[in-house]
Amino acid sequence: MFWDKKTETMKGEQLQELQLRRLKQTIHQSQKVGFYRQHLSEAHVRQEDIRTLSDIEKIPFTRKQDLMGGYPFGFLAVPLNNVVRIHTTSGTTGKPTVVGYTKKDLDTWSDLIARNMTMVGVTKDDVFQNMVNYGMFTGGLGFHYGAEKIGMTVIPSATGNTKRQIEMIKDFGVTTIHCTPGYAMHLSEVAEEMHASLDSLKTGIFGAEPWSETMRHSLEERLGVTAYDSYGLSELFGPGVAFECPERDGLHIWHDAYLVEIINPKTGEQLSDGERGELVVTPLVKEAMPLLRYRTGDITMAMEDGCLCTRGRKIARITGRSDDMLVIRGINVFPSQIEHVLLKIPEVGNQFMVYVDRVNHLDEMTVDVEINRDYFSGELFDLSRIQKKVVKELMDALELRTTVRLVEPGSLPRFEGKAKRVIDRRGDTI
Ligand code: DLL
Repeated sequence: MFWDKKTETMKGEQLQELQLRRLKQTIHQSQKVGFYRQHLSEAHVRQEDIRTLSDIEKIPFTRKQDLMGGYPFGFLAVPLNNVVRIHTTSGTTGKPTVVGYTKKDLDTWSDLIARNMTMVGVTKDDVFQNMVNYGMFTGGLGFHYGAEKIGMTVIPSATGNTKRQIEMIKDFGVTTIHCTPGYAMHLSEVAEEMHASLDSLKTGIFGAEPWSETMRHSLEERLGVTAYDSYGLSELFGPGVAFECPERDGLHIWHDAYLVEIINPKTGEQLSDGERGELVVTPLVKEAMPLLRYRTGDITMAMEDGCLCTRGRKIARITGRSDDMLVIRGINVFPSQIEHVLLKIPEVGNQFMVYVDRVNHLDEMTVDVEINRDYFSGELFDLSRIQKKVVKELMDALELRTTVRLVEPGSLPRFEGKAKRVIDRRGDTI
């Protein structure tokens, strides 16, 4: 069950040599980006200073804010006419982060997805229903082309219309599904309501948001699948960065393609195996948009070598984020975005509280907002107009439906130090 056995099981000196060669190429490629020329020169790092893999520590980190500063094409190392596709990430105030791909990048990316899917035992004989967004989100097209590369029969069903999704699974004899774990749970409930049996299903690939072991058991029982965790982020192509193997004890991250560090998010120091910290990745095979020491913001740890499947070292499931980004139904949301929206609406104040719950296994976000004193007449008609306006503005900015509760001026907590505006209660319910 290997797509590229030699590369997937490469270890020791041979792997390090490959990584070092690719790291040097990546640094060379990064010098075609104005940001990186300045970044390295300010840190007094020359290309020839990187002689070993551990020299990477000389290079300063790249943060999401840096990418946002380069909007839209500031991070491209190739001319735009060599870029054959663009994706963007959600979850930024104002402008999104743009990710560009050359033809070669798309080929590399689909190859990585093919590795992952082959690792969990799916083949060209499988029928694959891809139930994620096919737009700017990388999950749709990313998996689509990886699955086609394997030769699977691909159903690009995208999201929505759950009953129809269930009918397609039955009618087309779907064996493998991909969606967020939250949506998978919803799918299982609708299938139960419809008394639909989904006997053809074998494999469930779930990712793009954190999920627990409890959720895995529940999904496996309800859908009759073996469930695998899939991790990735747009800046590193998208999905396919790390994936569980049949052992389902940690995720294999592809070391020929991604140089991994785990750091203490506060001090930036590298941590040892088994110590939880922030995942920092230097992609080694990206052409259009090379990145150096990219801080993913995701919290995990490096696991010891020795997986029974003989592939390389794994990382643990992602347990959270070092910054305040929320992932709600696969969409990234920063509390600062909410603040940004509220500030533009004169009828409400800028105090707010966000509650995130898991209702019927789907993430639900509720935003409590104070009415501006000037508009606070207590009349219901007026309030409902304001409430609808806030819902719409949030929907436009976040691409997410939220519940908005208007509360009296002055009733929300004020903070003297760092504000805690988000109460994430999802952990309590799964
Ligand atoms: O979510 C790419 C993806 C698509 C991964 C489909 C898996 C499946 P972004 O929209 O850029 O990319 O969001 C990336 O989502 O930094 C994590 O915080 C979170 N995330 C992604 N996968 C997992 C996972 C895609 N398996 C951000 N477990 C990342 C926990 C995840 N969090």
